[in-house]
Amino acid sequence: MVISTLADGLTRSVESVGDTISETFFEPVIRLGVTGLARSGKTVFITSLVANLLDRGRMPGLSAVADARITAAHLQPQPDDTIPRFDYETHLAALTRPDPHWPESTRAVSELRLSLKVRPTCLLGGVQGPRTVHIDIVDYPGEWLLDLALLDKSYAEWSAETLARLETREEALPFRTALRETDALAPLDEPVAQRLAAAFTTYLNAARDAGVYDCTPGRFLLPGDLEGSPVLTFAPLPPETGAPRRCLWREMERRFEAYKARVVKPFFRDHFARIDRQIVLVDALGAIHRGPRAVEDMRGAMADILTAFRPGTNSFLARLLRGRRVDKILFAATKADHLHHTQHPQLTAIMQALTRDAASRAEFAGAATDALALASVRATTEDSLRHDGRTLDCVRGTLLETGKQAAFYPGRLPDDPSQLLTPARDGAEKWLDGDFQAMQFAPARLTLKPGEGPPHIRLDRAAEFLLGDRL
Ligand SMILES: Nc1nc2c(ncn2[C@@H]2O[C@H](COP(=O)(O)OP(=O)(O)O)[C@@H](O)[C@H]2O)c(=O)[nH]1
Ligand SMILES: [Mg+2]
Repeated sequence: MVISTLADGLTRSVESVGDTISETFFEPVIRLGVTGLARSGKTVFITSLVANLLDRGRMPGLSAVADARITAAHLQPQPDDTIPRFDYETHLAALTRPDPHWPESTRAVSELRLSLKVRPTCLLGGVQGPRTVHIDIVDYPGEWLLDLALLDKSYAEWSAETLARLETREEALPFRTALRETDALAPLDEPVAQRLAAAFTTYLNAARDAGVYDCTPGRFLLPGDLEGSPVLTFAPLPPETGAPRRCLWREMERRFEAYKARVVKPFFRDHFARIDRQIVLVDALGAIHRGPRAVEDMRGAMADILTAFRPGTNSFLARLLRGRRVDKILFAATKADHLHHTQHPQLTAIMQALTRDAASRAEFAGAATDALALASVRATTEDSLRHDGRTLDCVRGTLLETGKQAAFYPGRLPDDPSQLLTPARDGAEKWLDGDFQAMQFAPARLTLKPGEGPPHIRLDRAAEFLLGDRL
């Protein structure tokens, strides 16, 4: 399906002119994309990043802060009138209340513009005065990137693949039953289509909750304002040749094509294609806790997400971007405050191994990539406990469920990441050396000194990689 690409290309080129004008004649804009699968920590990351760029006392790792070159920072109206604003104030208020809690999770794209006044480096200091750099932060679900693969598939191909996958999945039982009771060649009956789509959506949600990532179409999981519309009311059906017009199969096919044209392509055109720098957040500890299958799924999801950053592999995207590309991509394992710092190198090594693996397949055409472990908001303090004659380096915090204080030791991450990644790839059921525990902590009560943002781990390092060279 390449019918709409010409129109897409035109829209993009008109936009490019606008972008170039504002960048060269007025003030530089960095569009920073923040993505990751659901619950990977996007909302908390953006909230803390913005708070820590407004009050920079905890950001020594950002060179422009270390050199005292950022003279002012403030939030500004964003340039895009049709994208919801990232609700920074509400999210920060949730974290900084006397009884702090994690912000509500968001379900769609949102955007925020932060503007910095930056003095140039000493070399240029005599010539140039301070300049304004706008950072447009765009929050979007990683699930939507996975939809890119749909563009190259026909309805019959997508159905065949999806049905093959859900054959062996327990979560799909009700959908498979509904499918058996459906006559795909009968004339379209809307309630039948709706029931089937609902059963399919239920399956996708259950699979996602079980740690499965390949849950396309991504918008079924996060429908936003499209909930209940025909573009989200379809489901895979076994291949049919010669399906008559107006039968269920043909209508499902039509809706699948509409999903691609009206949902997937506009997302890539309006949001993805304009990003300069990207951070991909990964709840690696959560996956390790769920076991080898979840780790292997996470690896697959990262590789798939990365194909979106390799425009050569997709003709639609290649035409849309026309040489423009994301030039820096950071992969970050979030929630590192669940581990004592002595184990952070191991978590970073796991992230680096995952990235290397995905990156070597993805040939980024010159984009710089890096991987690190961070905590956007530190919810724990460190402690050492004696246990069975050993000293355990652990963390201490308030448990989310009970509100009680507890010390927590998740288990030991291996020094060599392949000790986790190899069994995961080989389809192991369980980890050999015991389990990794996961714990949900409530955010700690914050007493922020003037000039300081929320406490974090390596948020400044992440900001330096993503923005440092442009400040
Ligand atoms: N301890 C800790 N938990 C975090 C951190 N960031 C996120 N979380 C947890 O992960 C959950 C999901 O984060 P959120 O930012 O809403 O994820 P999103 O769905 O990607 O936007 C939060 O409700 C917290 O429980 C962090 O830096 N430290
Ligand atoms: Mg969110």
